[in-house]
Amino acid sequence: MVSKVPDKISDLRAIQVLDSRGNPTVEVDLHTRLGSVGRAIVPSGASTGIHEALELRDGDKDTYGGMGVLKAVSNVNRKIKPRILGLDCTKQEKIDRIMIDLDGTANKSKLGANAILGVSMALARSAALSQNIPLYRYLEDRKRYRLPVPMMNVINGGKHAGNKLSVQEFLIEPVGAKSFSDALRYGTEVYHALKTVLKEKYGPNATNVGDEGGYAPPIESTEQALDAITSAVSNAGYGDSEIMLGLDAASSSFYDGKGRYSIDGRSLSPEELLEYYEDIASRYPILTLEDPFDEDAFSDFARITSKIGKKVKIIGDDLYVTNKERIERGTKEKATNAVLIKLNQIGSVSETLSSISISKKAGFEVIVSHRSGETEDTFISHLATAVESSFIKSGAPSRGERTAKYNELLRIEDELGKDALFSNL
Ligand code: 2PG
Ligand code: MG
Repeated sequence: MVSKVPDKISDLRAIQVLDSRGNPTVEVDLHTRLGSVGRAIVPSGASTGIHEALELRDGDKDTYGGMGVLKAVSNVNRKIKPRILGLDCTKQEKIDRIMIDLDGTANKSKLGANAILGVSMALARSAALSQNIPLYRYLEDRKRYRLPVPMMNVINGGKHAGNKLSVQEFLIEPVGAKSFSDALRYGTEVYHALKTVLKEKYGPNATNVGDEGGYAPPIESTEQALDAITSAVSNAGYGDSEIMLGLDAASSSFYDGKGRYSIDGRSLSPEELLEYYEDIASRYPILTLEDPFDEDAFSDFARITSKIGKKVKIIGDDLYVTNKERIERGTKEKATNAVLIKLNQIGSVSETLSSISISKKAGFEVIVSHRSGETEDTFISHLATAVESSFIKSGAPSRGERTAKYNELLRIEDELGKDALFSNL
């Protein structure tokens, strides 16, 4: 991170706004003496890991069904503000540490991870503005930047849709593109081709979209979804060398807690589930597989990584929750070879950067990700650029909160010109 001319925090204001599911969330504006105003809005998950930092909700059933965040907002305005007013906004780590200590709990449950993260992100933004440089450059100063491959979630299932698909996300990954903008175009063309495939096969209702902008067709099996996507890839004129596929099983959502996984109407043991994944990966061009097992099943993750990890990137999301200690355990036990990074799972910018750095040192592929409940905030586009993450996961090329991230990356690519490289996966 570059830190240049000091600039003091002169005001901090949080309000309650809405996310893409119509749930309240925290927005923070951080003002500096030199006149910068950094704004951040906090996202929110649906398939949240049990080890995530706590998102503080009001719980008062009379307003927003208990989903209000006025307590978190008030924690910013009354508790955090007096502690950080007058401090230099370029001191990200120091200010994050002040908030973490003020909270004093292991999962940020006192102030709320949504309160702390809102301030932390707004701080980085205002510091970048104050230094008059883009946020990605403020986070990491490089001569050239390698932009991420968009992982586009084109069929939504699990907790993100009202259909019967157990697997939460079916992703297309345009690894054969030469630039970010080409990758986005490839993926978007496939997204449109998929609409036609689904409509012809399952009727017009099949093209309604889920939380992340992917279609939510009334189909019931992983294979049916993968077949529709592979048809769409070829109808759009692409092949396996250009577009590979990914799954986010989010399998904690279909695990019974007693050793059985209910997937697509079948009940499988971890061994049977592993065989099932192996079979799928041998029949379809699968490049990534996220959360294949329950969020505490480190040894099952290690088993699948040792079996198919050379060919498939096994991603830990709910397994790691962007938490340094859990990632360290994963690197020791060789549980995965890739990690999903979400700012609000851990709750501050500096902790997120440190989790990314230990993951990279261990040779893990890094994937910066949105949440299923998103906002117009584009922080993750800058984060993915700054840390040169291999992929960015921001849903389908549909719904404003998803395209906001991809469009910001198009702007970054344009601004960088010849200094914009593209992932060489
Ligand atoms: C995931 C995410 C984002 P959620 O599981 O990877 O796609 O979903 O935000 O609901 O946890
Ligand atoms: Mg996930």
